[in-house]
Amino acid sequence: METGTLGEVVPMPTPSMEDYLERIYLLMSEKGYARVSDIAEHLGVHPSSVTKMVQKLDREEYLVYEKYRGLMLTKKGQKVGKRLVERHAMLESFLRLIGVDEADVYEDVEGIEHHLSSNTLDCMTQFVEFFEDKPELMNQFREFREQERASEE
Ligand SMILES: [Mn+2]
Repeated sequence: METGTLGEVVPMPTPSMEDYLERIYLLMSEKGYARVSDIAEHLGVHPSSVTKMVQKLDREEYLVYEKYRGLMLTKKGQKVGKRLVERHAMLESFLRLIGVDEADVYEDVEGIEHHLSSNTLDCMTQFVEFFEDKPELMNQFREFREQERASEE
């Protein structure tokens, strides 16, 4: 991942549209297709909500949806979907680096990912890149954290 690519300013869809696009992009890359029922199951929503959102994403040219043929991401949809998935992955790396419990990582990313400015995303990306490149510094931070936790007990 190149520094700065996540914070690049391009018009982004609304938070819930982002969740759908992110999930559709993942399903397409894992299985080659994304069915309304699969999307509904993964997002924990009713299939009729998926159909509504998919129609909206179609109107905004993120994908092409035909009722009996399924959906295909457009170039724009693929580009945005990829960035959403990369942003999610970077945020997971960030939370792991600062020591967040594994059990909280996924839900916390889902909670914050739509609400960070592009500058903040760039800063976090740089932070992750810096520390992933310097494991000895990371270990110093881990030791510091463990001491802090031990002294709290
Ligand atoms: Mn996500």
